[in-house]
Amino acid sequence: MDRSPSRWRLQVAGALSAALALGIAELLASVVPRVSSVVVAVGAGVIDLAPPRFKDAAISLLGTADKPALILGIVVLTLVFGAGLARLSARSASLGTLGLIVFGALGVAAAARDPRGSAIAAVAVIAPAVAVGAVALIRLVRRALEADAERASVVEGQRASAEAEGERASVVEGERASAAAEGERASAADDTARESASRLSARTESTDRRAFLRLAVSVAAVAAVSAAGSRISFERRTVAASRAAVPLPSPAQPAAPPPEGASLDVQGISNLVTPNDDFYRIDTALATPQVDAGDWQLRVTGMVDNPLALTYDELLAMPQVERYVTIACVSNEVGGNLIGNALWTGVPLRELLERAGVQQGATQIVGRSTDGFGFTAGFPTEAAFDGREALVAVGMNGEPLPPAHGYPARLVVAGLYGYVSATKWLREIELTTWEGFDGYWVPKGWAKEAPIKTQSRIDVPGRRQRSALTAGPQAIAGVAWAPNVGIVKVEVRIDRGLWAEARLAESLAKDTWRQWVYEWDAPPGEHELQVRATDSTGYTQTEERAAPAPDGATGYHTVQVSVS
Ligand SMILES: Nc1nc2c(c(=O)[nH]1)N[C@H]1C(S)=C(S)[C@@H](COP(=O)(O)O)O[C@H]1N2
Ligand SMILES: [Mo]
Repeated sequence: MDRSPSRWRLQVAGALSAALALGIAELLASVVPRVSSVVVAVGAGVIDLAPPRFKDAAISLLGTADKPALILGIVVLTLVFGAGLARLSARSASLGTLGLIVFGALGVAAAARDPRGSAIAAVAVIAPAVAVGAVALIRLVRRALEADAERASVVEGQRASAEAEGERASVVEGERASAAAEGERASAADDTARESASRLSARTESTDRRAFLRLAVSVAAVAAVSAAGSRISFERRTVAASRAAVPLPSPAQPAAPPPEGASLDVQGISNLVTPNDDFYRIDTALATPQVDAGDWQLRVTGMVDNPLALTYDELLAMPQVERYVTIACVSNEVGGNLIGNALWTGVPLRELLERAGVQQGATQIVGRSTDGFGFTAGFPTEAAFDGREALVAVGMNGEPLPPAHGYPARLVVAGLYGYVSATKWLREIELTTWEGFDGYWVPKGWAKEAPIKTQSRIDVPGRRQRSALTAGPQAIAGVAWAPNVGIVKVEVRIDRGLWAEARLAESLAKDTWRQWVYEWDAPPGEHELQVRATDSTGYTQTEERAAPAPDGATGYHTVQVSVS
């Protein structure tokens, strides 16, 4: 017998019910305070609970591009789960409902892990969604079965149904015939009944199918409208308004504009100062945390004499400085682009800590984030006092911090990889001991102490040009960085020949990257270009290749070019 229609309808019924529940949950989550997107919460839970051996996969989830994939994966899994539930539900409606409740409970558990969230709010959002989903599931499954039963009877045995219909027809018509008469009329009735029954079947079948279809389409429509509505409603909950309303941080010591010679006139080289929109973004937050500066506070806690709690206005009232600092991600591969240079406006960390009075033995500064799921980063207390740039930043390139980069405030510490220092959506700075706490990525296998390694990168010729260079003069150019120390030399070698010094652009600051260029007279053929940098301590970057884990990639950036 042809069972595929049954599976097909049941699965659609289940997937649509799950979609409806999800859509309603998202819509409610977008209006109920203290819950954010359930899908995002589940995704965050998945990342957090990923076993250590999947840590590389989890790390790669930090890449911005993987997040939509994770979200999509969760939605698809939900639909698949729903499809499975429908088959359960076909056997027993209460089993199907139970499955939905279990699924809802998972959602509540995930949402309740958000430290800004509330479990009660999560239940208030998910319980009605589960209830609506259950009603849809039961109805859709019933319709699917009805549509299917009729179809099966038509396909399978017209004769059997004809007899059944024949009897039913006679009852319906109220005929009271004797057993003998029935016997005589049997064969004649057989023909007429078969005909009328198949007509009846055909009509019922198409009616039931249409009923299923109608219900399915309405459920799909409500699910889609809820999902779309939730997007719009989440958008309106963004901090765009809050951010637009805050004053531009006005520095007491405005930075001088970069000196003329700090930017080389080479097509395709990295901008000396990275525009905010092009600045790399790395964090565990699946959706950009929306933190309203109006009800935000920065607390300084732990081993301090005077714990502080500053509002945004109080923080802005402190003397602001402007500093160019290049920040980098430990996950940046040799030649990679998880690095950027910005003009940061903020309060020196030192000023805040002096107000709070750091106690003896407080050897670690821990930044805690307001974003859900508890990102933390810890670095040696020394870094706030040893003269490097270390800021609680509120501005980036002359604007309030963009939400993706930590609005309303974040830490920026020159010379340390972001995962141990650059806490975005900062809410607390805790002084503790070095042994007393490990930041978010440390137990996941990343180094506890993580200074940025001296590195250099070839930007020109760019990826697209490399396979088709023309012989003759050709600029090889890029950036080199050794934040907190400064670059003093960059060298280039072609085809593993002798190292030749590149021309350095003027230094912007010791905490920023530095542009360089090497004029090459390119001969035809295949060639290999390499670069290495030396910092002001006299250290030249190592040729030895190391992967980003556990404390940053090493090796020379090497590119192959084809010249004709
Ligand atoms: N709250 C929070 N802050 C965070 C992170 C995070 O996941 N959550 N990631 C850190 C990492 S790994 C890096 S490299 C920098 C990146 O800063 P950016 O996104 O502004 O470039 O932010 C750091 N601050
Ligand atoms: Mo990072």
